[in-house]
Amino acid sequence: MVIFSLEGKVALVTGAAYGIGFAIARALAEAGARIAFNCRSAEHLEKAKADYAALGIPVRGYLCDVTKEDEVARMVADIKAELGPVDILVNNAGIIKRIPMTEMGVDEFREVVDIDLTAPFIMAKAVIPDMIAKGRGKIINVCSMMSELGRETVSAYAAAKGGLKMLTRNIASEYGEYNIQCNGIGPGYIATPQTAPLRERQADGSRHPFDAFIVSKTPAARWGTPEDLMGPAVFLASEASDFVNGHILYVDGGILAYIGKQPK
Ligand code: NAP
Ligand code: GCO
Repeated sequence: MVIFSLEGKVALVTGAAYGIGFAIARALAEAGARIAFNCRSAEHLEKAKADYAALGIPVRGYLCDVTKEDEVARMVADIKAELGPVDILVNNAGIIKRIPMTEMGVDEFREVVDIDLTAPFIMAKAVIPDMIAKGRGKIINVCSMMSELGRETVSAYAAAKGGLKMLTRNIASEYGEYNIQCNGIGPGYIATPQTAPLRERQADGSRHPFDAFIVSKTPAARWGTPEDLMGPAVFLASEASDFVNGHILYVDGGILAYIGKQPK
């Protein structure tokens, strides 16, 4: 359907060397968008370029730390020169540190907030002027179950992702009149390198306790895959969502709807 087409659009997906960002970039490309992506590691960048090429997806890859305003400004200017102004921004780059709060250093807390919350602010500031000039734009912030829920050891991440939910709503409020839609995608527990420590087999070959816990908390009774996010991303990047603004679209297999398996 044409309303889901991204033909003629330029999409920038941050942190899309692998994982969720790679799947979202692939989805936007398959819907017709021209893709730019970034990461910090030259090794990740080169491998990602090969991985995109293997799928027949032309991409422009940039080394850029999204927490550095000068690097972001240079990347956005280079994309504008090479592909055109960014029509679709996906703030995907993110990290997590799993440390009990009282044992977490302030620098560690600040690093997580810097990447997961301040960087989406920096990125949005960099692309909104051209979106206003064009009279349209899409910003998609990758939120989390931790935008809604807490759990032990992820205080910085939950604070950042909760803030990202409200930054999403505020961008929607402040720039909606310019036909810019800012929404969030809230993935559930997705099998990527970021969650690999929560799924690794135990020494005795048994499943990680957290693995079994998440499957029990998910009505779909499985971990999500990056591919589960492809359709929702195309929807929020396309004209199909032009009257959706400030919404967090949870793609979680039902976790947020579920109190948990009741005693038999
Ligand atoms: P991942 O596998 O750890 O990938 C993270 C990506 O971000 C990598 O490409 C990494 O590349 C890049 N990155 C990290 N810091 C960066 C920075 N400062 N500047 C530029 N790039 C940076 O993570 P993921 O599981 O795909 O998660 C992607 C996003 O989804 C994150 O925002 C995460 O919080 C969120 N999320 C994940 C899950 C899940 O269950 N996996 C669920 C909900 C939300 P370099 O290291 O080379 O920079
Ligand atoms: C964790 C996980 C989660 C997921 C995701 C859930 O340690 O709890 O890493 O935070 O990454 O954010 O939506």
